[in-house]
Amino acid sequence: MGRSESLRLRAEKLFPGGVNSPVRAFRAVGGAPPFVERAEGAYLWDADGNRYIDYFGSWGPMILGHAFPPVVEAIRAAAARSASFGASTAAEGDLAELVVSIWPSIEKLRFVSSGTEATMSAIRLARAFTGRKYVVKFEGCYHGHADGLLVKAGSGVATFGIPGSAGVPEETAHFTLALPYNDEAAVDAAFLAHNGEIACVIVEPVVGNAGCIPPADGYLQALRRITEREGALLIFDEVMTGFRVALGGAQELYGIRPDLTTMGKILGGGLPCGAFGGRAEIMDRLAPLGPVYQAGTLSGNPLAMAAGLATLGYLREHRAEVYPRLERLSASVADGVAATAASVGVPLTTNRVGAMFTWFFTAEPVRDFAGAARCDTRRFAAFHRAMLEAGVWLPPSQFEAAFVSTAHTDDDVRQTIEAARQAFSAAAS
Ligand code: HOZ
Repeated sequence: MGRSESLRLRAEKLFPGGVNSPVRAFRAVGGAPPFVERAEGAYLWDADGNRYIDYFGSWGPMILGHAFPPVVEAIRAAAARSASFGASTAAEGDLAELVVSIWPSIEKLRFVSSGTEATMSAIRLARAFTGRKYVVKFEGCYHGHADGLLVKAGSGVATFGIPGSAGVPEETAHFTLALPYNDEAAVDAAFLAHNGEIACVIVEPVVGNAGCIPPADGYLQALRRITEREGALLIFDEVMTGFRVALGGAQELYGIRPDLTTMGKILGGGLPCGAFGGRAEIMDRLAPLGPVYQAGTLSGNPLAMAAGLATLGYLREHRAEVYPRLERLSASVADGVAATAASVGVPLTTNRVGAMFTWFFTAEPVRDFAGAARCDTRRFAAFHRAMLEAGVWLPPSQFEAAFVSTAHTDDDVRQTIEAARQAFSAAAS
């Protein structure tokens, strides 16, 4: 028995499904998830010494590759001064100033420990600010696992075909309206049906949690126009897209100014960290200034602040090289595998925005969750297993985006395309 297997057997006794987050169990793709021992740059090594080219990057944070030396050093130095104080530090202000300088829509923010906390708190704030109860979200978008947001959610919820979640009272879900993404008319209709009752529209501006689905031309602009007209807040969930599709996230790329933004992943350089922010008049409704309560023992944790500062500082200083490099490498791998599929007659639709992309196993364009759900997930699963066997670790679900880091090389791309060619040929024979 290999070490990964014995670790897995132990984990199955200790954790539900053997994991601490459902998609990691590989249930949607089959096969056994390797246990990771260490990672460096674009590579992961499992407990049996096998090396993999990593295309999930800890689900997004590792944009500079694993164990990036300036980030490691910053964490080491911060840890030597203590891992947590539960009190204010200069580093919180330093990271906040960096964020505010990058995101013009954010005047004030608050740090939390995860994307889930960020979105849950932003929704509470939007409800308090507007005095309204309903929340509009979109099918296949995932905004963490807070009760009211698990309605027709993406990520693991879509992966396991769970329509909502047991344990969420109907009364809670009642105030969440889940609409098809990329459908402006559906948003207009919801505001008509719930006139004066919708507090906010929350959206992944580029969907990542149903696989990668870009906004149609003018769609995000329409969300901005409709929410402004109706007095509702527009929340961009940039947990995945922030600092990835552009330094200033999807709002920079598409030129939109949301009222509130949630972020996480890259923000904390791989450490548990999230934030929500926006206009001061909204943010100042939070306690202790206002009546909206939100708190956290580890919020603004010094190790997370240090890793975030090192990561964002590097991205800002080197943005002129980083983002073109990510674009070039991501295009080569996404298009290279797509061309290989086309050459052997495998129906594949490739969606990509910068360094996030998905190979959907369908010949049809994927514009919304219904389109993603029509994919051949069995074919995706077989492809995933073959790629893993060849040393390429893709996100283990058709409904998750893949990520490229600055540590990936042209040679990694070549190896990935060759692995895909072999996987497609094996599936055809
Ligand atoms: N929901 C996360 C990706 N969209 C998965 C996180 C994990 O399993 O670590």
